[in-house]
Amino acid sequence: MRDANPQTIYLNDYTVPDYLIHSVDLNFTLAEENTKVISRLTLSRNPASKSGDTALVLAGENLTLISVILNDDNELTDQHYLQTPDSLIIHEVPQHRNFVLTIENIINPKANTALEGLYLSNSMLCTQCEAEGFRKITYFLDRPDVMPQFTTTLIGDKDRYPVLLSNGNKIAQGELPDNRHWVTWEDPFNKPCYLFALVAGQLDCIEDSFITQSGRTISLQIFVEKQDLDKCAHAMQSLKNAMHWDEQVYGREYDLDLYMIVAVGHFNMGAMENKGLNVFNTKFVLARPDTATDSDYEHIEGVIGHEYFHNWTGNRITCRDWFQLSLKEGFTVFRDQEFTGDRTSKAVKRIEDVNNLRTRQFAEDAGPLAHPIRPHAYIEINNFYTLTVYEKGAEVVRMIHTLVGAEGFRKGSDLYFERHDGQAVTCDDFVNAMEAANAIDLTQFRLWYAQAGTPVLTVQQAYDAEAQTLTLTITQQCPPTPGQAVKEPMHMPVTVGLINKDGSIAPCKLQDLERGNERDEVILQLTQAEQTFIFEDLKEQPVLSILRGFSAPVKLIMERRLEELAFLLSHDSDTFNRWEAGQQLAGQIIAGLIADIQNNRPLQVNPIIITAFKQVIEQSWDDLSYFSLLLSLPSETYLAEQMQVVDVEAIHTAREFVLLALAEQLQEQFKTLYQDNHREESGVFDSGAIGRRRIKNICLAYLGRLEQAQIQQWSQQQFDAAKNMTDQMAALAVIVNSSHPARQQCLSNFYQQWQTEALVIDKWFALQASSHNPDTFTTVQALMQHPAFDLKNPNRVRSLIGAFSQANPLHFHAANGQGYQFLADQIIALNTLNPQVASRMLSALTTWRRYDQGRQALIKAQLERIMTTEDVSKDVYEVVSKSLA
Ligand code: 7MF
Ligand code: ZN
Repeated sequence: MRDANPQTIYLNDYTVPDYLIHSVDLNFTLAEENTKVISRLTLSRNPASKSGDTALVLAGENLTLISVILNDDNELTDQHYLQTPDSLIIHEVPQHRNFVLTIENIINPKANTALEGLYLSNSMLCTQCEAEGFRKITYFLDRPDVMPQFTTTLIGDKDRYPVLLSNGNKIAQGELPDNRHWVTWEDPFNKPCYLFALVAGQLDCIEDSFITQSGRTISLQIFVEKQDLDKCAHAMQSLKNAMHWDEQVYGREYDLDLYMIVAVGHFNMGAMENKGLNVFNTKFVLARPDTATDSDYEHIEGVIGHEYFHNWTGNRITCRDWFQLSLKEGFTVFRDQEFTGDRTSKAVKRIEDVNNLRTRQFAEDAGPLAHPIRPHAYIEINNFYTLTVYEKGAEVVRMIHTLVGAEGFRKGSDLYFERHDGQAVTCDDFVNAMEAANAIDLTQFRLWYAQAGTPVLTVQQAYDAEAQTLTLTITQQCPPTPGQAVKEPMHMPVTVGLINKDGSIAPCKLQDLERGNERDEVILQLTQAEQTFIFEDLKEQPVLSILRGFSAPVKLIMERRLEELAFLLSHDSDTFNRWEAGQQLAGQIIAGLIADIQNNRPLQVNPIIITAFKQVIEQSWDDLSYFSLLLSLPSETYLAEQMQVVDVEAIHTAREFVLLALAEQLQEQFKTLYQDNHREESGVFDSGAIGRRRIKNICLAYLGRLEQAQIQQWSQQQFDAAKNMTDQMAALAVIVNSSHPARQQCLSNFYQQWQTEALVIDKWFALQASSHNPDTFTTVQALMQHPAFDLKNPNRVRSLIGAFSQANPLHFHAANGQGYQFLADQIIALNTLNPQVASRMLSALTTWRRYDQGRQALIKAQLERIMTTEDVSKDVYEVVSKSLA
């Protein structure tokens, strides 16, 4: 272990910094294995510090220190300071005036496989500093509430590093002897060091511009490797769309004259919002219709939006400390979700986000690593960039939006920007602004920031024919999570609508509300452990549509007959609940089949689902993407999430049984739909074409299960003729997941066709790793030896090891434990190469208590083996130890 007893950091221990840094002048002499960093800091004692200790403690890791000079003339010696593995402690510095500290050190970007700090990607040098990567560049007060002004000079070889970028505006450049040149960048905005970035390399760029609402012209640049120049247009358009949207919806304008995006092939996550110089994983920039799917196009626009929106929610207003991460991430995810919803389809986007939340965040919230969106303790902050902080954090912001309404929310965000521009603040500051701008008391609501776990709502309804009332009794209860045995009830909006038997809307007239106050839907304010709501003037018993739009991130328990769900699937006017009814209908039927499998009973699919799907197909649909979601069954992962003891095999068999029954009994409909919507068109990214591809490809996936020669031919045809990646990939998936005679041939043709496109090869790995074919594990092992596989590239790791362990429950959870052993081997190898990626790969093992005794023992044994690895990183240590606790 790096540190025999890794230290836990607590929110309650927060104190203001003892010193402030006013400005920093950085000077880099770039070289792959030997970059020289000179940092000139202007500091002073923080008058607000209450500490009695006057030493200056700077954070620093993996640095070779050359010299420390105080006030330009006083070179310090090791008498004056102490170097530890993660800090530089200077015993005495001036207390009552500003002082200057000039530190020189050496770093080795080439040896940096953790991809944190300054590192090499292909031949490009780039940085990733969030959360605590800056300390791997130079000694610093590496915390987000220290916000100096940055000036950065980069010096490098003209051929190796023709492009030299950093934050802000380029203010000077020049030539040097030995074929070298230099550039100086100045960022006029104060910022924490986690927003610092530099990029150097042989990059090409596309340029465009955007005129802001106040008439300023912003120049926009996207830098990529030369061969990728033809894949930047969509990212550029997305950036302009995001800039426009933030002006329209939030009144927020961009603040520098230049906005740069760089795409790099080695990146631990999606992207990074460094001021004026975003660094992106190539996956979220590069797209051409023949190389990227419709879903890639959508994600690119979403991530470009996310990073752009951070300029206000993250950069202009940042976090006081890392416990407040959800302040910027929850809010920014909410903003990017709304942006994508406005750009594509609100209904589809909401369903996709809820699917993600319920399959992945709910699992996190129910497991050993459950934490509130504002955690109170951590060992390694990188482990807290979680689905909870991001996705549940966005749901909490969304609930505020629902509670105060769109206008009230805008008033609140305006006040938040007005109060806190230029500051490092807390989640409470955000809620305070929302509260102050609206006549609402959010005291109880704040519990969402402090309590972990997914609340469970139980709904009971009673119709009184004589009184013509419907009484709803809702209870809420939140299960215990590590360190939180008992929870208080929380404040949440529950949106409700009522539907008459003929499908018409029954107006909601809540008792206690003023007379005449009837609406198509109402937002119930849930605040107590048990609450009753009475709806009046109902001549017949209505069908209840509850938690519309998924108005709160909860689990809902309510007895429903299949007929009622089928009714809602045809009649609910709320697009989310309509889809949800279909999911529940399918879910109940699959759950019944799982029980039949476990009890060796014969299997039969309840025809109600066939009829219901048939009715969906017979309606006419404008939004074909939404239509295809109505025809999708809940995923194996979602079904697993709902079982006490997960039975991966039964889930797979039962779900496939329903898919096959639908394919058999609706094959004429699916074939017609396929043929009506199939065009051999290039992948234009317009909603009509996207919808056609989506519905057609879902039909093909159903039909593929029939193993008919005709369908094999259709898939082959589509694969061979495809002019866009959506169609090519969808056809290949059908071929690979069946006994198609040309399976191997198609896979190898695909590889041949795309071997120079890294992002397409990632898809090729992921498709094979997530296949349900019996030979998948052998294939995965063979692919690990493939020349294109590279454990040092996170995208490759995610596409092979990640896809196998997180998107292939059937094979990963093989009863003999081979999947577990395989994953543990890879995690142990990754632990030393890239702790962040190693830690993320652990997620497939942390839910071990959800499986049967045999699998539990096998997974636990692997976790224990990982724990005894020599030099286990803080990242891996924290996740494994909490999982075993
Ligand atoms: C959209 O949040 C949603 C989430 C941190 C890195 C990007 O901007 C970010 C960075 C992680 C996990 C998810 C996302 C990001 C990070 C992300 C990206 C796009 N500040 Br870790
Ligand atoms: Zn973010």
